[in-house]
Amino acid sequence: KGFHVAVVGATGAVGQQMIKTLEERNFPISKLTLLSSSRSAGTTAFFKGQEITIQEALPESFEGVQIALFSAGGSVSKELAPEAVKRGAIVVDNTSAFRMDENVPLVVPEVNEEDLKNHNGIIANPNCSTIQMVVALEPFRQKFGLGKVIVSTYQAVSGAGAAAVDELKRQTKALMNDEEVEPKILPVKSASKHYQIAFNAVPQIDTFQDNGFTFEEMKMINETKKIMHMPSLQVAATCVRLPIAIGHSESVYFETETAGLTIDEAKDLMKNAPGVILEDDPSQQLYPMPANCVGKNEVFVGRMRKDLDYEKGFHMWVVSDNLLKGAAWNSVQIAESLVKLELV
Ligand code: 11C
Repeated sequence: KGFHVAVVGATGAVGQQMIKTLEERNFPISKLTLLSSSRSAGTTAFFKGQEITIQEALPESFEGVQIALFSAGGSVSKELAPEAVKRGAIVVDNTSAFRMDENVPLVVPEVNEEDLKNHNGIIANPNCSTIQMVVALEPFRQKFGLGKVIVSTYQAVSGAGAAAVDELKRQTKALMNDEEVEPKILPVKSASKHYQIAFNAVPQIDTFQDNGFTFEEMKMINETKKIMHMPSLQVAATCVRLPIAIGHSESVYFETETAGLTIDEAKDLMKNAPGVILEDDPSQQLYPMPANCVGKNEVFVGRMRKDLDYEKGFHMWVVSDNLLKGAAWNSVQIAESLVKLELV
C-alpha cells in the first residue's frame, strides 16, 4: 500500500532534496508524479532506480494525487495548490504563499504536529530559518515558558536558490583570479542593486518592509508566534547572508518566563529534545558548524551559555541544513505525520 505523491518544483534545489528524502525515508508511495515549470519539463529524475520524466505542472496534473509537496515559488503555489486540493490532494506547501493564512496550519512536527488535525487541504511548511530555531526553543517553552527571543542569522546562499549558489562559486573563483565580477542575483534577484557575496556579509535577505525589517526577518518573527501559539511573544531578528553554500546558523538569545533553569538542565533539555543533536563541549572545541550539518536532518545546538547579567537569559548557537530540516525534510516529515495521524 502506498500513496500517489506529487512533487511540484522537482528540478529545484529543494525539490531534488524532496525526491531524495522520500526515497531515503522509504515513504509509502504507489506512484510519484514529478512536476515543474514548462521550461524544465521533459527532463528526468531518478527515484529508487527508476527514471521519471518531469511534466509541466497544470491543474489536471493533480488528478488522483493524494499528497502534493510544493516548492516551486509562491505564485505557482497560489495558482496550483487550490487546484490540487479541489482534486482531493493534501498540499504541503514550502512557500510563503499561505503561511500566515489563519485557515492554514503552519507546522513543525516537533512543535505543533497536532495543528495538522485542523487542516483544510493546505498545510504550510515554515521558512528554513524559523524551523531550526523553533525546534531548539520548544523544549524551553514547554518547561519554563518563553518571554523573549532575539536572533541573528548567518544564512547560506542556497536559501536563495541554486542560481545563487552558482553565483557564489563563480564570484569566488573570479575574485581569486583578480577578475571583475558583476553580481546579478544576491541579495534579492528583483532588487535594483546587487552586491558581492564572496568574501562578504550582506545584512539583507529578501526585500525591506516599511518597518525597516526585511521580509526574512518578519517571517522569523510572525511564523514563530504562529507555530508556538504565542501571538504576544517578543521576537526580534536580524538576518544576514554569508558566503556558505548550505547550512544556516543562528545566534539565539532567549529568556524563559519562569526562573530556576540551570545551564546543566538547559543542556540536558537539548540533549533529549526531539530532532536536536547537542554538540557542546568547549574543552574539546565541539560546537556545530554548517560544513558538518550538510545532508543531515537534525538541528544542531551548541555554545550554550547562561546570560551573565539576567537570571532568565540564555544564549545558544543553532545550525541546520536549510534544504533538509529547513525545507525538504520538514515537508516529508509533515507527510509522515499525516499518515501517522490517519489524516490522509
Ligand atoms: C533564505 N530563508 O535563506 C530563505 C529561503 O520563505 O521559504 C526560504 C524562503 C521561504 O533565503
